[in-house]
Amino acid sequence: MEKIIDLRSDTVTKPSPEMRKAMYEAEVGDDVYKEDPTVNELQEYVADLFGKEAALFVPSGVMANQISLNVLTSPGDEIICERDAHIFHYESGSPAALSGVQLNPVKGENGIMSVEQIEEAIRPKEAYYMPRTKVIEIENTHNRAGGIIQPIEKIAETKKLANKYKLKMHLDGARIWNASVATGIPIAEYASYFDSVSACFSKGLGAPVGSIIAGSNGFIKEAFRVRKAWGGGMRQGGIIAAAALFAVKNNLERLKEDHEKAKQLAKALAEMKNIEVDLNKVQTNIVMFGVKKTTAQAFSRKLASYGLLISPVSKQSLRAVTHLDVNYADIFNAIEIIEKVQK
Ligand code: TLP
Repeated sequence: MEKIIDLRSDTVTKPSPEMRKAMYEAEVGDDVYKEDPTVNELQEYVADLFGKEAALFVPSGVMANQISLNVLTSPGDEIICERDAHIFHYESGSPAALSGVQLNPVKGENGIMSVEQIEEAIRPKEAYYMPRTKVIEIENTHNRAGGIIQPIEKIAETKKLANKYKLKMHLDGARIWNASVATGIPIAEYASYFDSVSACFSKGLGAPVGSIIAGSNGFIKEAFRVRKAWGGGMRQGGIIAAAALFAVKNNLERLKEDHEKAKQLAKALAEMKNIEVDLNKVQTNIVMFGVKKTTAQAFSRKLASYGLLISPVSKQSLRAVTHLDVNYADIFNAIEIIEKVQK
């Protein structure tokens, strides 16, 4: 059978033989007793890389975000986020269900909120009948905006605003790796503006499972408690932490290649008559494109019949994500299939 080219997400990657070897050889212990040496090593490695005091290994990106928001808020509080944020669309209503907080989504431009917009969304302190604004959440790179990188100057200005109003800052950095590799700005510099940072090993870095939260010692101590309360305490987690450690040590720099593949795909799409793509928005490993003659659903189904998987994200648009399990030949084949289907 011909190879299926899967561009639905960078989450679909499978562990390489070298990664599996690292998992096989991992030293393990009971992490609920904090005795798993591989989990401990991963947490220390990432805390250092992110310039934070401590870090906590968790099963998923959703849990990383939700534990962070829980620790930073109290019931009745409000979190300002962008209208297309992952925490708003794709986390099953957890802020309300798990932490008793509500989101105040602000429609930014290409996923980027202006400081003026954020300031306008902050509730007046004296308004006891309103929710209390507690956190500003920023997603970098921004998934639904198409892998857009948040400009560091904007983040710095937002941090000043947060200080002025005594608000906390949370970074959904599921793909912060991509932002850092694309801009050359160290992850620690991005992280320095935030009280809590989440990041995923199971996306472009290619680990099978796992995410991380980084922050101060006090923050991580609380996060450890909430992780246990929510059933996320893992025992011999070293088996998967070994994959995460391998991923962050070996697969970070190569994300550049995924960005190049995304650009190559986007450039070819831009030449096609019935496809719309904005090349300025292709900054990392995600390509959002529109279809003119049909619906995204129908287009996606047709592509699948040729062995190319790309997910629809709205009525007229689709998202293609490059990753380490697709090579340049796959991208070339994907372009040929799209060319044929769009006619
Ligand atoms: N994103 C997934 C889907 O949920 C859309 C994907 O395929 O891109 N933050 C951001 C910015 C994300 O993109 C994701 C996953 C998460 C958090 C959640 O990570 P997981 O799926 O590990 O819980």
